[in-house]
Amino acid sequence: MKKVQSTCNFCAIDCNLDFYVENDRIVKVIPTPGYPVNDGFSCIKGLSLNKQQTTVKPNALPKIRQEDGTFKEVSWDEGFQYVADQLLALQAKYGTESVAGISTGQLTLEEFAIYGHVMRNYLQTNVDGNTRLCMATAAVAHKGTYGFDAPGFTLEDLELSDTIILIGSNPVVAHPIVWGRIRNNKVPGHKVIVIDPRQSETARCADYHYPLRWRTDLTLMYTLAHIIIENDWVDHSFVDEHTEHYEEFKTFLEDFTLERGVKVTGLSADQIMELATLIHEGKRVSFWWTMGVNQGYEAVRTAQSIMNLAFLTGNVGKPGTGGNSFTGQCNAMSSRLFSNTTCLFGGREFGNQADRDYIANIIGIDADLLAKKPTLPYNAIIEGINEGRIKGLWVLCTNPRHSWTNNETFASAVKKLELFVVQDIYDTIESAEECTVFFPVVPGIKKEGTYINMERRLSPLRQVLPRGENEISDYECILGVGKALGMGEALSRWETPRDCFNLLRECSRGMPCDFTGVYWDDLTGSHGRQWPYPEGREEELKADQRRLYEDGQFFTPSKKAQFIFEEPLDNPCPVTEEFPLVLNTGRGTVGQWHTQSRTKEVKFVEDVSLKKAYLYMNTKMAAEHDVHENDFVRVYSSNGQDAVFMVKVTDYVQYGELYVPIHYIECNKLTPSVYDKYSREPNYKGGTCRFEKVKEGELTHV
Ligand SMILES: Nc1nc2c(c(=O)[nH]1)N[C@H]1C(S)=C(S)[C@@H](COP(=O)(O)OP(=O)(O)OC[C@H]3O[C@@H](n4cnc5c(=O)[nH]c(N)nc54)[C@H](O)[C@@H]3O)O[C@H]1N2
Ligand SMILES: Nc1nc2c(c(=O)[nH]1)N[C@H]1C(S)=C(S)[C@@H](COP(=O)(O)OP(=O)(O)OC[C@H]3O[C@@H](n4cnc5c(=O)[nH]c(N)nc54)[C@H](O)[C@@H]3O)O[C@H]1N2
Ligand code: SF4
Ligand SMILES: [Mo]
Repeated sequence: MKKVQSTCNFCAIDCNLDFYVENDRIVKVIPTPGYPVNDGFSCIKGLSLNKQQTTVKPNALPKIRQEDGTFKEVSWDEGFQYVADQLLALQAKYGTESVAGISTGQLTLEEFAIYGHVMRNYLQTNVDGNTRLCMATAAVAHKGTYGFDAPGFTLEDLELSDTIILIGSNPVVAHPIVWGRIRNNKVPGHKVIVIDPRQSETARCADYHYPLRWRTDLTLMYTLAHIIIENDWVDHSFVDEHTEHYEEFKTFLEDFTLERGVKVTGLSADQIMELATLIHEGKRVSFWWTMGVNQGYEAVRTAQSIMNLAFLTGNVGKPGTGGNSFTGQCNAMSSRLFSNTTCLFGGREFGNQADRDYIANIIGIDADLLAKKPTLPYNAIIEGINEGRIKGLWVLCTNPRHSWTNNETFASAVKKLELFVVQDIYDTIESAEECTVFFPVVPGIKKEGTYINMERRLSPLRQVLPRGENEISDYECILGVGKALGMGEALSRWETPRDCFNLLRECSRGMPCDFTGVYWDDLTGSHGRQWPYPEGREEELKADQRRLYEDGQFFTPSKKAQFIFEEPLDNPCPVTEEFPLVLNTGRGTVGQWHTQSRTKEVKFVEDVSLKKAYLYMNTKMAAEHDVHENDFVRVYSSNGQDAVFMVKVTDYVQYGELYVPIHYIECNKLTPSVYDKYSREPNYKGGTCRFEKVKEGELTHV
């Protein structure tokens, strides 16, 4: 029996698993003992990765839509040439930026890079990732506050903190290993605190739960900062030595009185004072936020307001501390720094000539051929298609027909495309319904590359199963199109993922994410490696768990962290008489993954999951509307759309809220086209709606 250690490619924990293979079948999956992230544990998604053995169908080939609407299978070379010719023809006819790409946080590091090279450098056009729907807020917040998108924590901090504050984060469902590590916390008297309007699964297990009103986190954080300053609970030596703009922040906070905090958040004065006191009394306080923060209309400032609290109280760079963000997808961190979308490879600047020359020299092209500016954001790409400026789209490893906000705008967009390529491991996804070309690629279990997890750890994806005839990976597919485009020499250093990894190592040199000391072969079977890990400092940096900012030095020009703050905005989606309810959305259960194409890999979850969209409604509200468990309601959203859901009645959601799991396409039919102004991340958790009970006779219309 052969054992291959590889990385789980669902969530951003990046657990390692040992796959035992016999006769080209996986016979057992065991979470890798001793791996610093998951040490012998994992969730059911990781344990079910053996189900990736069958995806589209054995030996699938590309499909091209014919004039009569049917598909024709072609060879890979024909498929590459067709897409390359169409991309060039569209550019010639409608202009350079008339083609675009939508990528993901779930490919490998090397696949992001080569896609960014082909689309952004060679074709000089736009590619954005579904990381825009997820981590853009955290990335922008980090860049402003720290000077670089460099989350500082290591997962061990969860075990070393005495006060763990989870904000808009539900790790019991979304990051089970995070929750496992919190449960492993041995600090006597440690406290787990949840800030979430909903009594989430995590809130139910916590010591304290603060059910604030939706989208009032920014005012809550400023009120807490006000109380901390008023009581002189500030760590002055940290603030004086390592931060900038404290005095302005202090003046700004004068208006954020406890009274205002109570009025806005709906929490009581006692609750807010209790929370402030817990933060003050903690010796190692850590703040952790996820999508309840990132997916809002003032999300970047909210994320920064959390980091501000960590700075004020000196909870940065020490074990068990930090203002930290949990990342969502397995490789969002690679997408953020190495996809050539919002920055040049390695977090470098498009506008900096020295950076351009450096990167061009490594990848062997003229600096003029590198992308010249950050990509258009996701929403601008979809708007560009709807408005007829963009005619060709290549979507890989994401399912926007389902996951994009106000998703009917995606449905209308793709009807206008002349070329719509979908590259996925399943041809049954909603996004593939209208595509003109489908590229079937192999899943993670049959390819190799590198992932970077939420604590900056590079981790190896190693091929577990052999490939069948015709089976190719995303990397090879993108390389094939690149060659068919005529890139020639511009691809000569990119032949394999390993070649690409070596290029990216060099691209990272001297940057905060420097991983020049990490080698492909050394990663195999290893404990992974957190960046930075520059060549020459291996001995000094050999520890398995490392955090940033221990020396109080940040990546800003002054080396100081920035207090960044702004007056809260008026809610662009306020509840009204017509739409009196908040539409909250998020993860459903541990085994369900996003748009559910991969939930079927988790067989026992697929078997028991509801096949129809459902929502959670507060018991009192349900009673007032004569709605009972398993009744159906039609929900009307302020975006003009409506959809039918089965009702689950519960006290875990607030009166005035409907909670809709994201795993059904109906969910994003109802979410608004509203974005944070800095990160352009959708306000997914802040829609508004009303509902009416669907009478039995009307159910045929569901
Ligand atoms: N099983 C499973 N696990 C996953 C995923 C999956 O699809 N399935 N997806 C992965 C990905 S890509 C991501 S990004 C993560 C997401 O992980 P999480 O962000 O933890 O999950 P969500 O359910 O999106 O949202 C978290 C919470 O935000 C709360 N919330 C809503 N509005 C507000 C608000 O105004 N303020 C506050 N404080 N909270 C609010 C919601 O009630 C919800 O409980 O999960 C990852 N893990
Ligand atoms: N209302 C609401 N909407 C949300 C959210 C929310 O909280 N609320 N969360 C948002 C967030 S955080 C995220 S991350 C997005 C996720 O949204 P999506 O990225 O659209 O969701 P997935 O189902 O993960 O889509 C990944 C696709 O890649 C395919 N795939 C898997 N492995 C491979 C591979 O190796 N190669 C290729 N080419 N394809 C592969 C899968 O079959 C699947 O179709 O949803 C966002 N949408
Ligand atoms: S989904 Fe996340 S927690 Fe579950 S096994 Fe995979 S990496 Fe680990
Ligand atoms: Mo995400």
